[in-house]
Amino acid sequence: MEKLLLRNVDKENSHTIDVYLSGGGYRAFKKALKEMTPDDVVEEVKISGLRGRGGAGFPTGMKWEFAAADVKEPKFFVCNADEGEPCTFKDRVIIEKDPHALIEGMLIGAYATGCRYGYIYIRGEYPIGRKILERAIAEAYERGFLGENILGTDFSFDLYVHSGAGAYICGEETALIESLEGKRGEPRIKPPFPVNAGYLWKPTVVNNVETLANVPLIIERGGKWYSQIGSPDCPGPKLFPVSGKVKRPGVYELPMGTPLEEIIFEHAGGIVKDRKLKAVFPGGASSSVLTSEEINVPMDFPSLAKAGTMLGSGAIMVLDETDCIVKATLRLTEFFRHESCGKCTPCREGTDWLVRILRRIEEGKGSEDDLDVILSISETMENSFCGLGMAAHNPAASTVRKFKDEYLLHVKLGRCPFRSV
Ligand code: L3W
Ligand code: SF4
Repeated sequence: MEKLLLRNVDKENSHTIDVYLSGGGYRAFKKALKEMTPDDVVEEVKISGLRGRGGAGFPTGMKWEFAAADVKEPKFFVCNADEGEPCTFKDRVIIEKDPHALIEGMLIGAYATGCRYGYIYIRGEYPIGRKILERAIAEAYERGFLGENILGTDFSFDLYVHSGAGAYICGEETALIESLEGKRGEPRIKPPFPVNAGYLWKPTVVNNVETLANVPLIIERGGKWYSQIGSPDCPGPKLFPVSGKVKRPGVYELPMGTPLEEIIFEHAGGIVKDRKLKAVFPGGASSSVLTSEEINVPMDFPSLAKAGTMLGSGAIMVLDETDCIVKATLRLTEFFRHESCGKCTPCREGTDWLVRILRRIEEGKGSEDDLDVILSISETMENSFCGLGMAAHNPAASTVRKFKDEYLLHVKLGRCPFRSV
């Protein structure tokens, strides 16, 4: 497949505006600004079928339509660059290697929705990305793509970078907005959705980095062209970060809907030392596990939901036959316990109890009853306040269901069967 999202990343100095312009950069923004009305841009994005790449897959054109229809001012356009999910490192490639694609996507989105100010909220652990973005923004101002009366029109847009401080929950859009306002990053109740009441309770579009990097392509080549790539219900190119026990870990750009098996065994080279594949978390740390018999599944939002898991960020985490499923689940759940913001009881207490129980099973001190307790806690966590708690139990609940024998072996042996001593 022709490289679309990663078309620029292998060029020398791909992060600079000169290299971006020489490859046709900012042409889509100029087209939108000079030849299209804001409504035309929204319509083109709706035709494309683009769905958010941050985890939930909400239709981008619809989100922009809601924001455009809101008359409160000023409106804000926020890029969610708080890429904190374990094993998710796809947005980083765009931020560091093609920052102008992101800025161009924001400019087109801001024009379409009538936003006057923009923020890129980048995770604190990406200091290099922050510097690259700041430099790219300065270049865009110098060339007249940002600021007042851009390219001689009445469209004005100022863009700033805001760095997070290490909290995963700030990737949840309303916690991100709280943090941007200078408050502790805790989620707000939805609705109202940010498109109507976001930053400073004004209309605010929040889009993920990868989502925005798709936008110049859609405007330049057309929504219809884009809608024919990948899965019909969920089109476009997709970045898949693949990690764990594969021969060639990395970020792969493939059409949405590429089978998981093909990504692991063809693109990522198969399992290290040609061992057997044991399990895959197909959509980041909060997705439910798939067994080796379940990997012939298209990697898109509806197909993975049908398979009882989720696409999430598209991060594929591969475990082989030498990995302990209990230990892997414990590690993932420890992450969520650490990152739970503590606002609501099911998540704050649930993640803590899951860690305690998983740890005792992993240490060989668990009982068979613990498995039912894990499932019962998981059920309660479904009632958490935000997506973090609603999904944090997925690794535990799904591995208990699908790898029950391995859990029971820990109980029976009184130790982890994968430890050499
Ligand atoms: C207007 C409506 N807007 C929904 C918007 C909503 C949001 C998007 C998705 O994320 C996953 C989970 C986490 N009118 C709307 C509407 N929206 N209905 O659509 O909304 P929702 O509520 O389905 O999901 P969510 O809670 O935003 C859940 C993952 O996303 N997640 C994402 C992190 C992303 C980053 C990143 O991009 N760097 O960190 C965090 O919770 O895992 O899978 O925009 O406003 N009727
Ligand atoms: Fe905070 Fe977890 Fe509750 Fe979300 S689910 S509000 S992260 S405690």
